[in-house]
Amino acid sequence: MTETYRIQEADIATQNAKALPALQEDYDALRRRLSRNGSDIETITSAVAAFGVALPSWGVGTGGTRFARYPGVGEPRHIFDKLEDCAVINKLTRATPTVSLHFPWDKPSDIKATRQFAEELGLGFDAVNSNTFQDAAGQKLSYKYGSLSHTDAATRAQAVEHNIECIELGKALGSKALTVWIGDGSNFAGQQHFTRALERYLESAKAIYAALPADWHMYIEHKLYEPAFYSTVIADWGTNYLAATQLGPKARCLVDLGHHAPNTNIEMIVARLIQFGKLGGFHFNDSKYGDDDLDSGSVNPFQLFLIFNELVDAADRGAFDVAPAYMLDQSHNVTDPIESLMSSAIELQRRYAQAMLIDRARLEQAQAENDALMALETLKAAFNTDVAPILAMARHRKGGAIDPVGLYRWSGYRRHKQNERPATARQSAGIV
Ligand SMILES: [Mn+2]
Repeated sequence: MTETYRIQEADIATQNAKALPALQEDYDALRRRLSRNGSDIETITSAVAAFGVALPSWGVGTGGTRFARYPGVGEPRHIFDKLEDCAVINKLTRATPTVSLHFPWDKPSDIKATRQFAEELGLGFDAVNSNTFQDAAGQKLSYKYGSLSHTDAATRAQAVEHNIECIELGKALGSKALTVWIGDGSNFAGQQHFTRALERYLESAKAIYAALPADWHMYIEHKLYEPAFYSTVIADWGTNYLAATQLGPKARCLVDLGHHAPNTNIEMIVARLIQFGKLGGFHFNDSKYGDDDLDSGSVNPFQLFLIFNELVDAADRGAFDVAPAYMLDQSHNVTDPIESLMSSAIELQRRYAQAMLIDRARLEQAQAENDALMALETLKAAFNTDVAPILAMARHRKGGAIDPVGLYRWSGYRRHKQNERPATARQSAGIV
């Protein structure tokens, strides 16, 4: 492989040295402030440092819409470039130690070399994603009218086979989960028999489930609409829960924040899935209107905080038999994807840290006394606390950058990649 530009540890150390005195001052001030309320800053900093969210391989290329895609410069051309970009995000934030791959988009020609390259970069692999919402090159049967729930048995079998192949690829990479999202549904009333379509889905999903290794999970991802615009087979968390329950304990529900109707109370869905042991994990993003795949916390940071409130509360109660998987699923159309993914990972840490600051005894008392105003005040007190020094200190202590976006821009990484990665006609950056 030819020489490629890398941000060096020494670069991080040099830049951090300049920023550390001010950070230390802010951190000490926050320590004193939190201790007055009985919170130990070190406990929170350690928990933030241990937090990790998986990067979507399809998120490091510039995204787009069904109208157009405006490519950025120095975009990743293949799996190795994608991993190289993911490694930068993790090197600077120390918050993204794993990558979630999407097949066949990321299907490596040499799987051993891919795993080895990731290990050299300090990256592991989270859930692998199957793709039966579009036709792959050379595919025999089309998914135009569905995949796992298709009326034709041979098409269903082909979709099952692809998912099993994804499990095999995931095993070779050291992954422990398969995420299944299908685009199956209908565009016209009467087009699809609701019950039969779900029966066919369940039959196919059972065949995939049977191929899961003992220590694997299958995450089922629901979505309200799109690409199907009248009905979707796995449209909501209720259908998802029913399917996961039918399949067995290894099947869990995956909550993609953008896959709900506007104004849906997602934090309550999270609570319900936790209560019944079926929360598999998250695809974090934000949305204004639909499945916008905007940067996490960029539209509704309070919602993200409320979700982390449920997660921290459940962890405190020992409600998880398996920790939920945290993954980002975003499309970056007008920003440098590396910058968006870094700031999104940090945004998750921010809401996580704030959720740990909630005075739970006071909240419970307010709930018991039906003191609605004080209950909200208790949440807001945590939400309004600026925890930026905690996040920066956690990064610094792990060898990451105090100011990741600042350091990234200073490094000129993208300009280097512009030279190293000549533009190709069509890149596999995801529009999903
Ligand atoms: Mn998703």
